[in-house]
Amino acid sequence: MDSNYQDRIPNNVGLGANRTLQRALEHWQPEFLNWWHGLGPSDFNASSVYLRTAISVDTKGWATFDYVKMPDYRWGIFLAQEENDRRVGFGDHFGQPVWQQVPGEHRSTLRRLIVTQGDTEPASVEQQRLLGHTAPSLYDLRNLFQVNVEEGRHLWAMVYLLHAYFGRDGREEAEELLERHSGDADNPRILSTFNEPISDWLSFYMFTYFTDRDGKFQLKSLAESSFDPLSRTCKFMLTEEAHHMFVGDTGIGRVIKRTIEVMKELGTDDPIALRKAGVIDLPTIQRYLNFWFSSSLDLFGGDSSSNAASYFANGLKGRPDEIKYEDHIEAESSFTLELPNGKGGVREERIPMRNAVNEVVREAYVRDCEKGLARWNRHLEEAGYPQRMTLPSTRFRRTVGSWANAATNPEGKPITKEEFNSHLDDWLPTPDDRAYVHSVMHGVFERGKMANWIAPPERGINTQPVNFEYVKFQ
Ligand code: BYC
Repeated sequence: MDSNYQDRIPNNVGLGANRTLQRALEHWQPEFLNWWHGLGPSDFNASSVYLRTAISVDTKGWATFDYVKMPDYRWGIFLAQEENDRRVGFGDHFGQPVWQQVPGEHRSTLRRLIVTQGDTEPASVEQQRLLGHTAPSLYDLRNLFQVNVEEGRHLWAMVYLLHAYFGRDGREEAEELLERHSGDADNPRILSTFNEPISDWLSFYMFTYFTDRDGKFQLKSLAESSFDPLSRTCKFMLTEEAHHMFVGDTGIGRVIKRTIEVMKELGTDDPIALRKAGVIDLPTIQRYLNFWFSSSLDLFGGDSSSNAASYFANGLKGRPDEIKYEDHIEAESSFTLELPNGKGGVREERIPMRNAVNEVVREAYVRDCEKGLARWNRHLEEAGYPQRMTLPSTRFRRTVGSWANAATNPEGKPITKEEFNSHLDDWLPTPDDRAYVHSVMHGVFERGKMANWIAPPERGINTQPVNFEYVKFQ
């Protein structure tokens, strides 16, 4: 079915032919806009932003670029093309036709998965609400708003599924997605990372690199789902997600590049000298990285999870790129976990592979994260510096799973609680680090100009030059 960009809610799901659903969504839309005005980007809603808008799922021309005021953004509902005769790709129902409706026995589990996914989308917009004021350039300001409006569209994607397939419960859940708020003491967002403040741009780049990448892996796992509308929704969301990770990847790279420039100019890597010169020293960048990477690892859930095993057995949520695995049933196979032995060491335990799905996906995520580090480290290598950015161990500073609250160093070696506490300032951002990073955050809103602490990007957006007027203020 073709999408109709002129509809009030642009879509390729035949909304015009389903009056009940259309009315439900049209009822939810003003509530969404209320939320956007109250908790979305502050103060820039009258500005014209050079934004990408999804208009169809055609790979050759799925989006347009134009100046848009954010509240006028057309948050549409798009599902990837239906695959002919798609079959369940894993678990106990392997090879059976996929489901176009929600099976009664999986209704509450699927709803919970969709709500958990949906909850992260507005949460991230709330977390980034104030960043516009301190954007290091118009280019970055535009990228922030691009990420924000698309996370808004991803919320729409989940709300569509709730309204279309879960009746009254779904409508209630859709309302609650606008009622929980990031960091709210009484009614917080569901997952831990989405309640962490993102009040400076280094955190924003870390979040878009590490946390949006968790999004990529979770969406890929849901894209394998036997519930076909969920699978097709997530497939299309992944198209937009790539740019969000690009913003993080290039953002961290540009911060490191600028620091190296000043290290060369001053002939020193001394953090105090670099801070005096207004750039962010490498140890501080590493501490931010340690924080956001370890927080994002928790988003994959426990390393041994009966929830994950039943999602896999029932075909609700699989592994990213399931086709690459040899065994799609995994009924007999096992996985060896390394766990704390309670005596300061490590022990191994074999668990059924199905229970280890979270860990398998987390491992694939870690390998994907390493690619960015290799790129950033190339800047250091080319400049002739021996320092390297590193990923801490997956055991470090965990709050979910077997290593939760186990004291280890960043290499993953178990240590005492006292030793861990005595090194906190070396391993995680200190109040002083945060205060310094905040102190260099000032909005730079002149065309082509960059804040002192970040290098310019290599190229602009959609073949526009870097000094393009990406945001026009009113
Ligand atoms: N914080 O069996 P367990 C994105 C809960 S990011 C708090 O170990 P399970 C985005 C868990 O809910 C992607 N609670 O794990 C990025 C469970 O609760 P109940 C978001 C947590 O269930 C940037 C209990 O602990 N998508 O899209 O196998 C910007 C035991 O759980 C946490 C999804 O998450 C945590 N970190 O897996 C914008 C996909 N971790 O049942 C967007 C949907 C676990 O005991 N969600 N818990 O009450 C899921 O697939 C799964 O729910 C999880 C957990 C992967 C989150």
